[in-house]
Amino acid sequence: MKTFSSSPKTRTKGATVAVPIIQGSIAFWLGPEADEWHSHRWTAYIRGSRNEDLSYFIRYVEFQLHESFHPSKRVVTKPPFEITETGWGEFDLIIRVYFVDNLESPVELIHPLRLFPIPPKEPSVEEPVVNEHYEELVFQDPPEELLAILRMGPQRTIETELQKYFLDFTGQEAQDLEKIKQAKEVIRTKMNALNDRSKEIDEERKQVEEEINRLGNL
Ligand code: SLL
Repeated sequence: MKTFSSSPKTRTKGATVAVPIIQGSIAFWLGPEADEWHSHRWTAYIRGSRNEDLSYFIRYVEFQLHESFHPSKRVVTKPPFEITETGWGEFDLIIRVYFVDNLESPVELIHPLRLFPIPPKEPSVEEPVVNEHYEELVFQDPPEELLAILRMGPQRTIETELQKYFLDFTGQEAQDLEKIKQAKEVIRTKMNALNDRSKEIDEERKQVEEEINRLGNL
C-alpha cells in the first residue's frame, strides 16, 4: 500500500481515498527463430482493476527500464499507460506515477518484469507470461479539487489488445476485507490468551505475597 499526502497548502481534512491499480507485464516468447537478444516481446503497464481509464487522476507515467535499453526512461502521457519492448532478460522496472494535481507527489512502484514462467516449463509462443500485482494508491487529505476528481471516479473504461490476458482482481477488495476479518480474529484470540496468562500471573503473585507474609510472620 502506498500512502502519501499533499503539501499543506490546500489540503482537505480527514479525507482518505484509496484507488486500486494493477501493475503488470505480459511477455511473449518470439519462438526458436528469434534473434537471441530479442527473444521476447513484452508490455509493462499500469491499469485500473476493472480496466478503467486512469487518466482522470494520472497525468503521466514514467517507466524506468534497465540501462541496456535506449533511451532507458520512457514517458507515457496518454492511456493506456503501457510500453512495449523486445529483449532477452528480466529486470525490475521502476514505474513513477504522476498525478493531475502537481501538489501530489509522484508514487514509485517497482515491477519485476517476468519473461520466463514460474515454475519453468516448455516455452510456448501461444501462452504469454503474465505478471500482475494489485496495489492501492491511498490519498490522504488530498487537495479539494483532486478529492472531487477522485470521488467522481473514472469516466470510461479502455480496451487494449492484451486485456484478454489480464488477471481478475475484482474479488481482491472482498479478499482484503476477509483478510482483515481473519487478522482481527487472530488478534482477539491472542488477546484472550494474554488475558488468561495475566490472570494466572496475578494469581501467582498473590500466592508469592502470601508466602512472603507467612515467612515474615515466622
Ligand atoms: C539479467 N539483470 O542479466 C538482468 C538484465 C537486461 C535485459 C536484463 C535489452 C534488450 C536490448 C534487454 O533485454 N535487457 O538491448 O534491446 O538478466
